[in-house]
Amino acid sequence: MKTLTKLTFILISGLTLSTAFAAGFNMSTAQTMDANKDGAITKEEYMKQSNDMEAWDKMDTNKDGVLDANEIKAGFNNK
Ligand SMILES: [Ca+2]
Ligand SMILES: [Ca+2]
Repeated sequence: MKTLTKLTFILISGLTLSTAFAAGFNMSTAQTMDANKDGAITKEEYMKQSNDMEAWDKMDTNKDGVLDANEIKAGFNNK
């Protein structure tokens, strides 16, 4: 069950990411990336879903290696 959920999760995120990244991020992208659901996206979590480090650099505005709630709001809100 856990493995299946994880697999579905990866498949769905792969599908959404290919379009989401071209058109910009949205909150469901953010939720997908936040694998441990602590409300922040670490670089590790991000890199499991994307290798677009240009986008990462734009979103991690204070350069601490984590997207906090505010950075997520700012970076993922454009549809
Ligand atoms: Ca997280
Ligand atoms: Ca940050």
